[in-house]
Amino acid sequence: MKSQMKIEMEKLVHLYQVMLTIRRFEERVIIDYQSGAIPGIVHSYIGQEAVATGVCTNLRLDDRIISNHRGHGHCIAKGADLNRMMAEIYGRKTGYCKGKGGSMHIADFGIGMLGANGIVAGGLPIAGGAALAAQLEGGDKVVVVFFGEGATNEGEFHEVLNLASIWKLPLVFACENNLYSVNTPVQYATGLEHVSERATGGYGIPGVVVDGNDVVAVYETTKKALASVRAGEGPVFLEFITYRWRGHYEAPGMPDLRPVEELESWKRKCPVAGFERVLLENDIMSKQALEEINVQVMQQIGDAVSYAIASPFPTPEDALEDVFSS
Ligand SMILES: Cc1ncc(C[n+]2csc(CCOP(=O)(O)OP(=O)(O)O)c2C)c(N)n1
Repeated sequence: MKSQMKIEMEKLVHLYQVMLTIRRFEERVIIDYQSGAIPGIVHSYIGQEAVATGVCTNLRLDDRIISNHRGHGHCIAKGADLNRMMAEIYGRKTGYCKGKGGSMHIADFGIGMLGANGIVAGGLPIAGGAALAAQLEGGDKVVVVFFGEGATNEGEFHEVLNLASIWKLPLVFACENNLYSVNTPVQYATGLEHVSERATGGYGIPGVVVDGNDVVAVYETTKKALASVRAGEGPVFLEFITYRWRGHYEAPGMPDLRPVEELESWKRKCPVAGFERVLLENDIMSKQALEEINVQVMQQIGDAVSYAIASPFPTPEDALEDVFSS
């Protein structure tokens, strides 16, 4: 609890607000997906909210993030507009990618969100490039790349870690180890207890294993890591241990082979409910204040859905636009 008290009140409220926005946003997306209103595929971030929230709350607007296929939470935590996000997920013209990208292709350069990515580990080389650009520009801007533990088995992961290490790039590797890559357990796919050992042992990059369900631990660990990255000491690897509550993605017939008892035990460690308890037990926020935030968040998400539904779909001709840069 001591650590929580070090964070100012305003920030604690912000952490709660962001986590709850991600949770409610994702709940609504699942409902609308199941009713057939949302096309394509969506990968739910429910269960992992503390990671995006705790990391991004430490970032400035000019810092950059790169996300993966499970990216809604990262976008929200970096400050993306819920209306444009929802419209993109609904495949509408007013969405971030004019309705042509969908859930896995949301980007907003204005807030330093350089894009989500459907290719496992595909965001890592982009992050390496963005970090090199930041280094060449001077200043203390940083780049954070989010990826799952499954991405650490891809070749480009290793190439980027090596270059980031030798060039001391201002890059934070934010690995969300949710213990499974689709239905493959991490202990089957990886010959190490912690994937962060690949960074420490293989590339001389400092690595930390963090409880990814504790938003305060995520926030504080990231804060410390960013201080050294901003000071030019090179990249840091943060391995957040967490769990997704939904199957790999929302689609009829997608099997979830994880043990039910395991899922239930992680639900008891819910990052949102756990933080609510901390706020209440330490008289940081009242039940009523928490409820007011909930009402506010639900209103914003309802508005985002109305905005999406009222927006037109792109036309077939729109597919020919934005193909080449001018
Ligand atoms: C290069 C590549 N290989 C395989 C896939 C299919 N695929 C999509 S997500 C995924 C699992 C990724 O697991 P992880 O990186 O741990 O992220 P998580 O889904 O657990 O968040 C796979 C195999 C892909 N999209 N890209």
